[in-house]
Amino acid sequence: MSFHQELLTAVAPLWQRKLAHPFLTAVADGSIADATFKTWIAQDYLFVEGSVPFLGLLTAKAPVALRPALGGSITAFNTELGLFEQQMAAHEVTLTREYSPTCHAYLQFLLATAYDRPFEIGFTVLYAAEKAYFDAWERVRTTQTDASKWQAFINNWASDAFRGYVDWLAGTLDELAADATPPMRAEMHSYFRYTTLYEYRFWEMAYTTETWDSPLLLAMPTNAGA
Ligand code: MP5
Repeated sequence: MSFHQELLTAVAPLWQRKLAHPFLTAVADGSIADATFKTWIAQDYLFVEGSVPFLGLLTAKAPVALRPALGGSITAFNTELGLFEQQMAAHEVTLTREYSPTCHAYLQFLLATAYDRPFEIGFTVLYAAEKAYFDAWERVRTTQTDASKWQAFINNWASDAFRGYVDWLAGTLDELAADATPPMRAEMHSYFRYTTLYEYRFWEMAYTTETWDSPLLLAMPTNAGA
């Protein structure tokens, strides 16, 4: 079994739960509430924007042979922000600069990983995030009953071009793993799992309109501790 298949097998039940998330099934059957989808758009815009420095840090640590492809990913992420902006204008989505807890934590995780850990670990995280998006939107595309008002997003990731990119990431990850020590491969497993958990939480964040308010915080007088 190749290394990327080994990673996917190790988290298989979680990966399947993620693909069956009610956010995705509701997009596929057309029942997703506009406000819910718009929460995802606004947060994912911030996520993609904040992922560019992650790719920059990763590129700085990359073997020379991988620099051109990773540099291409930076360009692709910036192009994708243009798609978001065009769709946000078409559907009257207001971009707030307020990060949800999950979006904020996930971005900090990306940056800390790329900055602090070896290249192989950051690359594993990149593969996990991209594979998660390909599988999620491909599942929506293959199960959707009608064309969606959000079709531009579905087609963005459920595309042959994106599949090719994710396959390239998988093959490159396998090559990196072949040269990695057993402790490094164990750490790659661990970071793959954490990234999968963040991906799960990202759908959950959008579906439940996660906010920073906790029941405890809400119960406190607003000037408490001031
Ligand atoms: C991606 C994304 C894929 N847009 N959002 C999350 C939460 N995970 C993965 O990244 P990209 O840049 O859209 O291909």
